[in-house]
Amino acid sequence: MKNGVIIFALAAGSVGQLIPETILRTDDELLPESFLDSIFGDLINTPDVLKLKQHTYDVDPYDGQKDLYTKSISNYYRANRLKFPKDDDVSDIISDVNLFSGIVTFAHLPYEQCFSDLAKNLDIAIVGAPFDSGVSYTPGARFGPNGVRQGSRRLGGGISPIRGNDKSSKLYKLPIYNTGLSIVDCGDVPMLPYDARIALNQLYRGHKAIHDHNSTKKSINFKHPRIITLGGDHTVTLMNLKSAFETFGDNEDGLAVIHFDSHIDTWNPKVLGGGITKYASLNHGTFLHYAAEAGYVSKNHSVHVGIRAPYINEIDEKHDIECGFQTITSKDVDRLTPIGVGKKIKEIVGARPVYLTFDLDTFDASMVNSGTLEAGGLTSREVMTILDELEGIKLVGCDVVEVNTPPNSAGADISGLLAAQVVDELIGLMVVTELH
Ligand SMILES: [Mn+2]
Repeated sequence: MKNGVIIFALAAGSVGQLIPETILRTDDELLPESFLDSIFGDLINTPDVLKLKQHTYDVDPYDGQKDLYTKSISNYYRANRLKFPKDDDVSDIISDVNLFSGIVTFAHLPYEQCFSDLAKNLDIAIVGAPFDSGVSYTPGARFGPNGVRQGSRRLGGGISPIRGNDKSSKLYKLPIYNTGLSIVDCGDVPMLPYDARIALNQLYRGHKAIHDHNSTKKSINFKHPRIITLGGDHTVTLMNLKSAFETFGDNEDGLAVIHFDSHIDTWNPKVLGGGITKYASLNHGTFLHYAAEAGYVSKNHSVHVGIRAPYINEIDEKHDIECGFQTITSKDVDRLTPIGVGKKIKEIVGARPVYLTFDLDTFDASMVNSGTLEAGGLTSREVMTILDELEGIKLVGCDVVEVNTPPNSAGADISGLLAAQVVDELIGLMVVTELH
């Protein structure tokens, strides 16, 4: 080693490019130290650092001077002063870089006023349906749209290593938010909490206003935007389905409906709701009965997934089949495997336009808050695998509902996070249809 000039490799490989690999020093310049050591002083002394320091003292002409190391730190900071931007520079504060700050939209997507400005072309529109006046058990889903958005704050960028079920999948490493499609958050449709009839009509008109937009040129297969609704109790799906059917449906055959739920939700209103009034008859357990009656459900090409809640009445199963549904129970997921379930769903829906509705109670009761929790449910990983296996279906609309995230509620964050992950999967399925 030559006197006066020494080249040191820094013992801080783990911090990568933050520091140069070598420091050229002369006796009156920097002394060797790891990056961590320079910041934290003696807080972290790894064996390598201690060795390096010892080496420094051994070779340095100032060997023995007690303030040598202290002097080296102040030299380091003098040579690496923190530089602030100019006072009128806002380049780093106008971009949305903090995952935990800012006005919350789904996955940091741009907000659009979708109900009035029809000139704007949209491909995928997120919209909230804050409503829980149709629930039979636990209320709270009126806060669901907000909860899902809160739970989505770490989504929006990056490349998921587990999107798609294998490397041949078009979903694999697909940056779903950055493919050139216009994906926006339209906020919520205001829904009157005092009268479900008014509220559901508001939701229908909100959907219709969004569907009236044209899609962008980037969209190959769809002339109008496809909507993902954040619920809201499951009653809202009837309006989502109505508008999707009117926009994308085949009048002869309805939409193939994929219904993730622990309950069938095709209950005859006389069984659930009691047939007391017409107003009471439409609720979160009967909306699929009405959807089937209205012709929105493609018979023999629609399917429940995750069913495990008991039938209320002995006619329920027969009535459910009459409404057009096949059933994959939660235990069928064990028997078929999640990939097998995905393949079976694809066989059932075929090439028809598909509406997918996801009740949060598909997940096991230990994981989420929802209107009517049930034991024996699916894990989030099983759900993600099943959904990814649906790659290529002609998905024209979807929703995630029964997301109970009321204020001061234990577990609300987890419900919002899992619901947001389902929405993320559904965006993937919508985006990938434009790549086929
Ligand atoms: Mn349901």
